[in-house]
Amino acid sequence: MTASTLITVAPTGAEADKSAVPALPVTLGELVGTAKECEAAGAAVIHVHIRDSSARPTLDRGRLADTVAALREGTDLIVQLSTGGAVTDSFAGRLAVLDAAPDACSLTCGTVNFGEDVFSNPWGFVKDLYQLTQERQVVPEFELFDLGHVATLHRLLGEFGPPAGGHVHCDLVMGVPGGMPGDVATLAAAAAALPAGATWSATGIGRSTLPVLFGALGAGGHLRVGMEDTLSFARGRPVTRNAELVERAAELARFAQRPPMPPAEARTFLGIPDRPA
Ligand code: KMH
Ligand code: ZN
Repeated sequence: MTASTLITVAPTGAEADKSAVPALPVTLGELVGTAKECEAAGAAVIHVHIRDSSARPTLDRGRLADTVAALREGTDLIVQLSTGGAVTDSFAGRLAVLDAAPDACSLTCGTVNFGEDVFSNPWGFVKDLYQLTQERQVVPEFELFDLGHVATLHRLLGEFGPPAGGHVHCDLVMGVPGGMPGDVATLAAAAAALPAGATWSATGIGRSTLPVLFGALGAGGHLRVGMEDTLSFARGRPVTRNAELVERAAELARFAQRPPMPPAEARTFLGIPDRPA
């Protein structure tokens, strides 16, 4: 079991509406402010979705590049851009995310029902994105919403070899309506099915947040938290700041004798090269 806990914060996502969730960071200033607070609270990675001037999800290349630069300027966090985007984004737009040259990116290993929508990741797109990460040397995090996605991850590695950085790190995204449920039995089954040597984080959407967090800590996994996944801190009590989710995760990780992993250690752990000077 790793002696420390990698904490990723996913502060924004593509789904929540700023008008309904005023605490959601949507401007670059809000995002960088959130990132600094979350780093101080124990996060080492930030999973980034950006919004346009109307707070709607966007994959605008200039904004993505500015976001990467601002997060690097303001923090030591590993900058992981979402290639999942919103369910309405095109495959071409999602591939072009890598033009912003982040440290890392998400890479979802299959299609999944997503509430009333479909989050589309057919094999042709998954393998194109994977090969692009290898070409650009952007370290992928394999997002697994379902057990079938684990099978696709094995296929990807079997056909195209190891990822940039050489290490396989996955994120089990649990409790999405349409994906695998966020309970400890499913978490254990998914973790057991991963490729040998892979490490993993887990996040539970909505009500599955705490069961997944406690299960992951107990099973030697790492944690992703944030307002992309969780908008209620407790029953009837909305999240007011992303940092309070990171603070809670860090506190529980320390309690489990696996304290938060600093960003520099996380870079080595994930196989992410040092930033260009
Ligand atoms: N917004 C979801 C449709 C990712 O970031 O890679 C996809 C998602 C996964 O959030
Ligand atoms: Zn995301």
